Amino acid sequence: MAAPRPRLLEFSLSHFCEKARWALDHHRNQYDVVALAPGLHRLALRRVDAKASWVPVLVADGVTTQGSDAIIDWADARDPARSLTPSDPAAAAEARRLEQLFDDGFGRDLRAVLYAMLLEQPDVVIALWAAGQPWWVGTFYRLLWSQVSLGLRKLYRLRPERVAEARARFDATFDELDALVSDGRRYLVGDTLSRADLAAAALLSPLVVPAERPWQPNVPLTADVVAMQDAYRSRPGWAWVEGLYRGDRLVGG
Ligand SMILES: N[C@@H](CCC(=O)N[C@@H](CS)C(=O)NCC(=O)O)C(=O)O
Repeated sequence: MAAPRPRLLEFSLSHFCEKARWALDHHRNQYDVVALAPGLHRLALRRVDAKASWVPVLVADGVTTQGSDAIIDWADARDPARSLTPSDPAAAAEARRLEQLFDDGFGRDLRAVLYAMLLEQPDVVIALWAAGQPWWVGTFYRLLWSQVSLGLRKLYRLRPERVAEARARFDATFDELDALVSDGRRYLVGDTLSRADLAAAALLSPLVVPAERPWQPNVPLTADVVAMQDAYRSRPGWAWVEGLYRGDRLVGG
């Protein structure tokens, strides 16, 4: 009997999950996506023995791998010829350093900035979270919205002063990306696609919303998110993300 396909437990809208999907697609993995509803996902994670509460989680050959960085390691180990981690040790260290920088400044900090805006508009968040889920999920969020939004504010540390700090770190990270790509390079480290590229582009994708990103929002972006887009649209890093998605976002196995 054929071994079951790997399963990726994820949130469709999550940029960390997009980073993991991109890695799996780059390596031409065949896998099934299990789209979970934020908050309600913890039960499913417990069932696969995940240690932390977050997605993405990959379950393959009976082994659970949690986190986009660990999933890249998993995919690279199975298909070294298309590794997203450079073989040269110094380049590998630089790719991992940049990945960490973008995980923080674009992954964590951009998420804080966007949720601080979106939580003012529960209908938008509920529409995004409930898309593709059973019919009762939207009703569940609507009924429990005050607890749900409080939980999210705690989880992602959305107090105004924290969000202001996150915005400042996001800006500094964007400056670093601009500085790297201003010489017109296609890839951040060396001559091939690496985990640094995936981290920067996937984690900025909630702001840039590249047409080639497989998941697209099912509701229009809110006015404050569009205003934020307008503030960064002319930056070199923005064009670089769009170019990387156009040229390197393989989809499907
Ligand atoms: N370091 C992790 C971060 C993953 C992460 O923060 N995931 C968020 C969604 S974007 C999540 O699952 N949040 C829900 C929770 O933590 O319970 C990675 O690289 O995958």
